[in-house]
Amino acid sequence: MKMPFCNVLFCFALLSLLCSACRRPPESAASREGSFILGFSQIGAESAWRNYNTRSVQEAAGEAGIQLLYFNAEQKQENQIRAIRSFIAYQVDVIAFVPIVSTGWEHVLEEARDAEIPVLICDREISIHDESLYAGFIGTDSLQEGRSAAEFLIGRFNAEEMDRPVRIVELSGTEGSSVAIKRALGFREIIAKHNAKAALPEADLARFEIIFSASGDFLRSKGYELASFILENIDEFDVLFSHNDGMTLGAIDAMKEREIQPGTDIIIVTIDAEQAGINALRRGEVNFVVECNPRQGPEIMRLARFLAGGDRIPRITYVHGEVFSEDDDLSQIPPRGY
Ligand code: GYE
Repeated sequence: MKMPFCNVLFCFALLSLLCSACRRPPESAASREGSFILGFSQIGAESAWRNYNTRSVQEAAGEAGIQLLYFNAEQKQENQIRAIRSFIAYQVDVIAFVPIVSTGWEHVLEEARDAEIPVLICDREISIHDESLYAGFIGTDSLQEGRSAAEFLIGRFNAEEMDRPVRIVELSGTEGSSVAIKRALGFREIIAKHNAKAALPEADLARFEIIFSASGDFLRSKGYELASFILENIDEFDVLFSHNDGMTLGAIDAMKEREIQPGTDIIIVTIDAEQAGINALRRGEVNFVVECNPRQGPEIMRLARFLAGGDRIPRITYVHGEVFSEDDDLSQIPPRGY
């Protein structure tokens, strides 16, 4: 349930008041073993993936004995920046945040550096000139997620079936987010390499063409709206490549309303591997699912503890995922938890 904006403002006012009124005594230095305070800014609750990611962080902090100052930014970068400033005012030991978009973080990260508070970037990456402004990144390899999606399609279609290029429609994630940018990039990289091979005279390979792409903001509702528009306005396409299961589920709803059989009439490739996505794969409504692992809490706490103790961390820590294909033994996939 969305918190009314006035309540969000009240939370900010309260948080700022608390931060200014009760600054942490500077002498309570963090220790490698003991407790410390981690300020964590989460982007919101836009998908089942995000909600599990939040639970993973909160549970891991509790299990690690780390005091978590958690703030939900309700999908607004300005709320994240305000939360980070509150963390600085409160003099937390470490700041971690999921940057909703990849740009616009320089100033607040300079303020964190001036306050000598290390910053850990989680789940989504940032694009910044001075990379020393943050200690490291932990998340999944979005570029590879896009590549895996394209590699499946290349194997799924062959020249015998197609007397024309395979026509692809893409539902992308939040505009300007590193995961949407990189998933699209990885997907296009593999498609382009394959098409170059398919263009050779002796080649007997299907070619691929992305005929439409738009952002559904990782939201099921927008996935439904976009798919409805596409199905009403684009005569014929063969593949839906969707950047997350939430948008995919919305698109499947739109297809079923028009008696279009997802997974058969339109091949569907999706990313996240939430339970509903795996269930759709088992029903044959989706053909390929790329896992994007939301269980990042324990790693975030491990890295934050190094930072709290004044230690360095790797610039990049990937949380690995796998892929699930229609041809796999789908009964072996354990419950997803999200
Ligand atoms: O794919 C989507 C969520 O940043 C990797 O954001 C995350 C993405 C994920 O809303 O479901």
